[in-house]
Formats: sequence, C-alpha cells, structure tokens
Amino acid sequence: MKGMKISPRSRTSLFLGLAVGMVLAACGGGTTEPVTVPADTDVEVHAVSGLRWDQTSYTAPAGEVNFALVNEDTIRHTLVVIEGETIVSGFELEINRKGDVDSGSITLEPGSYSIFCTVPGHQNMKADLTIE
Ligand SMILES: [Cu+2]
Repeated sequence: MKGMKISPRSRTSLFLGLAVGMVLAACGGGTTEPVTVPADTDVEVHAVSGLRWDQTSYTAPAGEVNFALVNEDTIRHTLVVIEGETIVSGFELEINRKGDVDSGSITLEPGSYSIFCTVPGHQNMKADLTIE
C-alpha cells in the first residue's frame, strides 16, 4: 500500500478540482431561469425527466407542512400525500409545464407517508415522506 500515499501536492490539486466542480455545479443549468419557491417551504420537490422526483425520500417537521413543487420536466405532474394506502384529501399540487412552481400546505402528524403523482402512467413517481 506504500504507493497509495497521496503527496501534499496532489492533495492540493484534488481540493482545487473539487472546489471548481462545486462552483460549476452551483452555476449549472446555463440559461435556465432560476426557479424561486416560497421562503417558508419545508419540503421542496422537483419533478425531473424520466418520471422521477429529485429525491427518493423527504423529511419535514410535524404541523403545517409547506410544500413547493417545481417542474424541471416538460409534462404535467401532480403531487399528493399518501398515508397508508389512502390519498390525504384536500391537498394536491399541480405543475403543467417546465418552470412551473406550485405550493401549498397540509397539516401532518408525525409518521411515515409517501408523495405520489396521480397522472396516469406516473406510478413510478413515488417517494417516502417522513414527518418528525
Ligand atoms: Cu407525474
């Protein structure tokens, strides 16, 4: 394993490479308009291409939970909250085209939930939602 030792010089260039990568990632998206969500958002969910959410799980504190739904995809999506097998009534967000943002709040007790897109064929758009 002697040969695996990282010299100070290569460590510095590794760090610089990471720093540059982070700056590029922060500026990523090129000409895409920046999407703004309400400042008090607790759960920010992005619909991305490939009929997916941007994360497989989300977490928020119990009480009135403020959701923001951002469309990075080009087609319509919705977001509902599922408890057990049942959609929690009275709450649905909808985004129709790229750049759309919808937001709303729902009061949730601590527990395990899911978020889901109700558009036919989008049953893959499911993620865990943990309310603490
Ligand atoms: Cu969808």
